[in-house]
Amino acid sequence: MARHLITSALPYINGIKHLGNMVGSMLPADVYSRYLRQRGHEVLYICATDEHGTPAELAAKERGIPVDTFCAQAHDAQKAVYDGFELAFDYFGRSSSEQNREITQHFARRLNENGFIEERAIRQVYSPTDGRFLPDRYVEGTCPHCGYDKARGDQCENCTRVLDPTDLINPRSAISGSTDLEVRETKHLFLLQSKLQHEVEAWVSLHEEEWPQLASSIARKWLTEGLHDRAITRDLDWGVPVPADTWPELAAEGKVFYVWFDAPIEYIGATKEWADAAPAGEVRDWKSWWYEADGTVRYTEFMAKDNVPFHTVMFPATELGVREPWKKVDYVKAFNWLTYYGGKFSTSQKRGVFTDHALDILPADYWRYFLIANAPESDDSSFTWEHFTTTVNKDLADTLGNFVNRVLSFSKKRFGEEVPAGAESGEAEAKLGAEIAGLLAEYETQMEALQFRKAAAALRALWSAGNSYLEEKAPWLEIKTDPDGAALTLRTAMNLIHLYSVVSEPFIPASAKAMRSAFALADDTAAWVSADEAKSLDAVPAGTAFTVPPVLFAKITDEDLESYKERFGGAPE
Ligand code: B3M
Ligand code: ZN
Repeated sequence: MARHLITSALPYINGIKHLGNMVGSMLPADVYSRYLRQRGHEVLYICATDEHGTPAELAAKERGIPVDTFCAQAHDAQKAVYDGFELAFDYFGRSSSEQNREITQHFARRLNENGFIEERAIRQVYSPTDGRFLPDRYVEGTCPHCGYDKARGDQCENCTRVLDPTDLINPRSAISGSTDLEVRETKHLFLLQSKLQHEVEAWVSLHEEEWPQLASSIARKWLTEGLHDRAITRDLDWGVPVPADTWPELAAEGKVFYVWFDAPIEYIGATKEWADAAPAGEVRDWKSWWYEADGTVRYTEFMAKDNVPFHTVMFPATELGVREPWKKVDYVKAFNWLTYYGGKFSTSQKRGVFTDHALDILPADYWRYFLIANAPESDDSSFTWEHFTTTVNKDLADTLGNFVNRVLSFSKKRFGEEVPAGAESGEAEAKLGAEIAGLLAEYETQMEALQFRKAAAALRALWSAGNSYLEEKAPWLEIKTDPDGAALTLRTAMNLIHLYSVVSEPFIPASAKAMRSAFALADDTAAWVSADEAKSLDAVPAGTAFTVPPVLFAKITDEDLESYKERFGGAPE
C-alpha cells in the first residue's frame, strides 16, 4: 500500500466559490482521496484558504473590519460549505498561519543563501491619498491603444494589450479614484527563476509524459517562453513578512511576500498545521510527507488550468532552489473550465451557481455526481439546468435510487424484513457476476488513471446492470410461479445494493452510507470489494435484517427546473 499525498488548489479567501471552482479542484481531489482510502492506502488530503494579497485587504476595508478578522470569518464560511459538500479533507488550513509564515521565511532564506534571490530597485506607482503603493491592476486609466477608459495598469480588458501602469493616460487609483499619483523607487526581492530554467526543464521532462496533456502542454509553453526573474515581495500590510534577520531594511519598510510565493508553500504549512492540531496521544509526522519523501510518497495535485504554470514550473523552481529534499509533485491533474450555458461563471457578476446556493436547493450528492460525471477533463464542459435535471432524474433517481427502493420494498412486502434465502444462484447470476466483475475492474482502472468521467460512466454501467438483471428476472412475476426463484433474485439484487454502496462512496458518500446502513451487517464500513469478490454477490447473506431507507433521490420536476432557471439565470445574454 502506498502513501498518497493529495492537495487541491487553495481557494482564495474572498467569496464563496462557484460550481466551476469546485469541480476543477476540491471535489475530484476528494473523490480520488476517498477511493484510495477505501482501497486501503494511507492518504493525506490537504487544502487551505489562500488568504494573503490585495483583494483580501480591500474586501476587509470595504466591510470596515481588520483583514485578519475578515479572513477568519471568510475561512469559516468557506469551510462550512465544504463540510456541506462532504469534502473529507484531512486538514483544511489557512495560509495566514504561523506554520506557513515559518516555512515561507525558511524557503526565502535558503533561496537567498543559494544565490537565487536578489534585491532590485523598481519604480512603482504610489498613491499619497491611499498611503500605499498600488499594484498594477489597481491603477486605472485610458488605454493608449484603443482609448478604453477603464483599462487596468496590467492589461486593457477591451483590446487585451498588456500594459504598464505608466502607459495609461489620466491614471487614477482604482481604490480611491485619486489622480494624485506619483512614481517612486522601491526595493523588492526578485526570485532568479532564469537561473533555474535548466533544472526545472530537466525535472519537467521526467514527468510530462505521465501528466495529462493539458498540464504538460502548459508547462512546456512556459518553459519555451523562458522563466523570468520575478518580484516575490509587495508593499502590503497583509502577508508573510520578509524576515528581518536576512533583509533588515526591507523588513523595516514592512514588505511582505507576494501571495503566489507563499500560497503553494502553504501545502506544506497546512500539513504542519494538521500535525500541530493532533489530538493528545496521536503522533502526526508532517515531515514524513514532505521531506525526503521521494519514493515513499506519491503526490497528486488537483487544479484548474490557470493554476498549472504555478504548480508545474514556478513552485518546482522554488523547491529546487531551496536545495533541500522537499517533495515535488508527481502527478498534476488539471481541468478545463466548467461554463454556465457556454458562458463564464462569474463571481463578480454573480452569474451561475455558487456552492452555498447549490446546497440550499439540493443535497451535496446530486451536485457531486453531476459535476464529476461531467468534469471538464479533456475540454470545457457546460452546466445547464436542463442537463443537470436529466442527469439527476435518469442516473440517480431512476437507475440507482429506484432500484434500491423497489428491491427493498418489494422484498419486505413479500418476504419480510430479512434478506430471503430462496434458490441457489443460477446461470443468470453467474452472468451478472461476470458482468459486474468486468465493470468494476473498468471502474478501478479509470479511477486509478484519474479519468473521472470514464469512472462515472463505469459506475453508471454498474447501476444499469442491476436494472437489466431485475427486468430480465422480473421477480414480481416470478413470485407467482417460483417464489424461491424470486427470493434468489431479490437476494442477488440486495447484494448489488450493498456493492453499490461501497463503490459509489467516492461520488455520493451520504447516499452510499444510507444504502449500506439498510443492512444490519457487523461490518458496515465501505471497505473495498475486489472484482473477484464482487462476482459471487454474497456479501449480504440470507437472514440479514434490513430496512427500507427513505427515497434516496427525489426527482427534479419541471416546476423545480423553471424555478432554478429563474433564480440563477438561464442562457447568457
Ligand atoms: N488561490 C487560485 C486562485 O485564486 C489560487 C490557488 C493557489 S494554489 C497554491 O485563482
Ligand atoms: Zn485598449
